Amino acid sequence: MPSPLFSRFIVAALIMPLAQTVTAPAVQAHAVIIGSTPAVDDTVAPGDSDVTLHFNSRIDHQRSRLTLVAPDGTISSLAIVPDSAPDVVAAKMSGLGTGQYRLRWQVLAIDGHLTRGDIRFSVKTP
Ligand SMILES: [Cu+2]
Repeated sequence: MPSPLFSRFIVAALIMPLAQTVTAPAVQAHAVIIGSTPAVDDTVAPGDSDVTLHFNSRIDHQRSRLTLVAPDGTISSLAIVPDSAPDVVAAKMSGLGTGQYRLRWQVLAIDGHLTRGDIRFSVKTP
């Protein structure tokens, strides 16, 4: 039988996502994206392109993830530049062909909370 402390932890873990949703506007420490390159629905040229995500709070680069979903559904992991600014997640995309892409980010803020999101963009020959 789990200890009372353990049970309380489980309850807290179950309630937390709901509480986060409800109180989100009041909480400043979660990492909220405040700007990105590419921006949502941007168009970039084929080839190599930089990714820069700017957050409202410091994030843990080592525990953050950035993945790229290609037009054919192939998912690749992008290496996050380790020495960028504390509130920036940066990476490089290479060999982009034309089509619709999706950048999936997941970051760990210094308050210990994970946030994630999707940035859709397309690659077109100018
Ligand atoms: Cu938080």
